[in-house]
Amino acid sequence: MKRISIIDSHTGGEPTRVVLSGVTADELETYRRAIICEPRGHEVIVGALLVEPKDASCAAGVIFFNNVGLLGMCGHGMIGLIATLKHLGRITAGEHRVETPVGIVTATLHDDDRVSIRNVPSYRKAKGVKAAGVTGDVAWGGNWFLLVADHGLELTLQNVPQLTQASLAMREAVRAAGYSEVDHVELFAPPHDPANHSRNFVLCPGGEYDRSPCGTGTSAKLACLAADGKIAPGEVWRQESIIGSVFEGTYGANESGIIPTITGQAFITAETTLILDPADPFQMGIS
Ligand code: PYC
Repeated sequence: MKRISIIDSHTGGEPTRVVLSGVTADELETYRRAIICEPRGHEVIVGALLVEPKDASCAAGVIFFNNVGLLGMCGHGMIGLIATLKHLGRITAGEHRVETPVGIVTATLHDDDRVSIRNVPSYRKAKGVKAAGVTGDVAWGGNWFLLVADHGLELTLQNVPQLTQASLAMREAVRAAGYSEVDHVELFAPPHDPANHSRNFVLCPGGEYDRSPCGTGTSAKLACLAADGKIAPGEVWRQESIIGSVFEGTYGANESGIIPTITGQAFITAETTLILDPADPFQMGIS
């Protein structure tokens, strides 16, 4: 039997599964679907494999992954990881540097358990790209996004199948238009709660939608707002998700782009051991 020790959390409704032991970075591709997918999990989960950081100034290294592959960064997942390290008694309130495949992220665990992550530099690559009848921006926020406001769709949970189909078509079109790096699509509409600035729907690489406002997506949004002169450094942007959860975003700037800071909170939902039984025909996940 193979045993994999995990802690589950959710950040604004979006689940994170931190892998503490039982799988190395070299083994991740072999066990990725066994950890994320049915029958032990479900396609929405983002995994976070804890690894030794190469940079000694970092408290931890992490590789994020999902049902279809690896993620450069993951904002909700980083907030979940910090909540998990606090739950384990490995960190206390304060600043913690975490190494990701796309750069070092500085996470601040606040006394009230909220977490602020200073993300990797983010920027808009292209403005006004035409894709499947809409016009959007292509931007980097730790992952690649097509950001679209003129979609004409209502951002409600009842509309998720339609939003998913439309976003998949936009993703195919923007890739065909030369932006093959885009794997997330983010649709915007006015917020339902007037305390917020915007509501979003985010299509993730494996075809699932993000229950949270998406940390890397909110970073990409801030990069576009900043490029258009619509938000000043330090000004707060409250991004509401399709389920009504909220991240707060602000930014500072350096020569590589804007440096977004995203704040949210995660809650621990389970700590357990996954068991892979060689006799189980679905031990590696249902595909
Ligand atoms: O919060 O950055 C994020 C994220 C990416 C994919 C799912 N959540």
